[in-house]
Parts: sequence; C-alpha cells; structure tokens
Amino acid sequence: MKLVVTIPAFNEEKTIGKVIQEIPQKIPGITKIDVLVIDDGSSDSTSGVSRKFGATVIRNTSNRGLAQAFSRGVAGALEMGADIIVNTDADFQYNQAQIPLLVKPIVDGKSDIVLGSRFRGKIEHMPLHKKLGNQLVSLLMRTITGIPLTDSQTGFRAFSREAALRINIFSDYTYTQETILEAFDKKLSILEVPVDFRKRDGPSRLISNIFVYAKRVGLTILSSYLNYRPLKVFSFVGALMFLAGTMFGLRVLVHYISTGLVSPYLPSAVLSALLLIVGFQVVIIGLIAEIMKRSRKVQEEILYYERKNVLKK
Ligand SMILES: Nc1nc2c(ncn2[C@@H]2O[C@H](COP(=O)(O)OP(=O)(O)OP(=O)(O)O)[C@@H](O)[C@H]2O)c(=O)[nH]1
Ligand SMILES: [Mg+2]
Repeated sequence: MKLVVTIPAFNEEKTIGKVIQEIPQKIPGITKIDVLVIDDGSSDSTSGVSRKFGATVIRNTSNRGLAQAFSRGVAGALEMGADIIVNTDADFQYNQAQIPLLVKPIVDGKSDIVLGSRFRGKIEHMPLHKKLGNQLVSLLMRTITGIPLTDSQTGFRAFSREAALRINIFSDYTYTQETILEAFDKKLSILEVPVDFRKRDGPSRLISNIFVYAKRVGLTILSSYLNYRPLKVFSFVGALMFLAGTMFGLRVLVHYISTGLVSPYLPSAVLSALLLIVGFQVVIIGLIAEIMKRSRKVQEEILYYERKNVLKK
C-alpha cells in the first residue's frame, strides 16, 4: 500500500524541513511513502526547502486558502497513486512519528477516516480561547453527527483512497468540519486516535482574529449543514413562522367569534396572514432544495466514478 503525506503550507520555511524529516521511513502495512507539499503562494522559500528534503511540491502562484490547498493535495495524492492519504500541518505542531497510529485502522480495514485527536492525547500548549473554541465546535459536530468526536478541528488526519475519491470541499477557508460532514453524509466511517500537540513557534497562518475565525467556521458549518439537510432546516424555520402566524390568527378568530369584529385586531390579522404565507413558502423552498440535493447526489456519484476512472491505479 502506498501512503502520500500531504502538507498544506503557507510561509513555513522555518519548520517544513523538520516536519518532512520527522515522517517515518517505514510504517507497518505500507510499502511506499511519498510527501506532497502544497505551497499556497508563500513569499518565503517553503517550496525550495520542501524540495531539498525530497518532497514533491505543488505551488499556487497566489494564496487560495487552506481548504483549496487541502483539496488540491488530496487530488494530487490520488494522482500519485495513494492508497492512504495523511494530511498534516507544516508548523511542526503534530508529531509525525505518530503517523502509524493514524494509518493502522485504515490498513486494518476498520475505518475510512482517522482523526488525530489532540484532546485525547497530550497538549503541550494551546491558548485558552482556542481550547474553548475547539471544544465548542466539537460539541456542535457531535450533536450534528452523533459521532463521539473530541477534536473536529484537527489538521492531523488519514483518509482511505475510497474516502478521498468521495469527498468534495466547497469552502475556501477551512476544510476541517466540511470533510467530517461530507463523510457523515456519505456514511464513511470516522474514528479518532489520540495524538500529541506541540507549541507553535511563531504566529498562526490561519487565525489572525479569533472572532473572524469563529464567524467563518460557523458559516462553513451552517452552509454545509444546509447542503446536507435542507428540508430539516427550512421546515424548522417554516414551522416556527407557521406557529407564530397561527397564534396571531387565533387571537383574531377568538375576538371575531365573540364580537363579530376583526377591525381592532387588524394588524394581528395582517401579520398572521403574512407569517402563514411566508412560513408555507419557506417549507416549499425546503422541498425544492431537497429535490436539488437528490440531483447533487447523482452528480457526485458521476464525479466519483469519473475520478476513479481517470485516476485508475
Ligand atoms: N495552503 C495553505 N496553507 C495554510 C494557509 N493558512 C495556513 N495554512 C497551513 O495550515 C496549517 C495550519 O495553520 P496554522 O497557522 O498552524 O493554524 P492552526 O494550527 O489552526 O493554529 P495554531 O494553533 O496557531 O497553529 C499550517 O501548515 C499552515 O501552513 C493558507 O492560506 N494556505
Ligand atoms: Mg498550527
């Protein structure tokens, strides 16, 4: 089995060499190991250093964002004939000696995706706001998927070839939650193993402002969820409007039955009619989105077979 380790990197010349060097040369069940660095328009010598340490490099001429780089890395690894893909960060925070832990469940045929959980392993240093943010997002992902996830934001993960062929990323910022939601929707199995996490040397390339980051992560989860469960979301919103409309309507009806008049409650009557009509339309939009989801599923199935065919091993 061939393993390709993908490393999205943005201005990481100081650490990328150490990361590549730390990748084990031998892993049980693996016959060949290649490293693929996706240099996302770095202004430093990330590409040069990576090549010096023996990695294959894909270089974007401008910065296109981590999610796009991850996607490009997965496609590149498939083109290189990977049976298993391990994605890791270029900042030397994960310990590459633990790659065999991620790979094993896939080699053994026990899982399609393995996530390295920092919260099950040892964390040398993580600022409190990141710790809380990570745990909050994991709680949200646990609630949505029902999978006992403790670290849905980890950048240290392994994918089987089958999972890599099926997953599509739409976000251009972060891939971490979207891959999990995609896998969940496609009924791929996900497993967590404990991994260690070192202190970052230098500033984060991804998170300049925690509030902006939280907003972008929130929007990514919402838009992914909307994609997978459109009827659930729209019928929930529609039902709330319908309920409010019915309550206002009842108020008008009760008054009309007892006095024969509507006029004192005219604003309530108008509001009730509006809420009932819009609520109904929101449910209809949900139904249309659900129909569109079906056709998206067919398109994704075609994409899967097309990829499989083009990237035949
Ligand atoms: N390709 C690409 N990679 C990026 C970009 N931003 C960050 N990265 C890489 O993604 C990985 C994770 O980024 P970090 O800056 O370490 O973010 P983080 O680990 O969430 O945050 P820290 O806890 O501060 O390290 C690193 O390998 C970065 O080089 C980007 O715009 N494009
Ligand atoms: Mg990091």
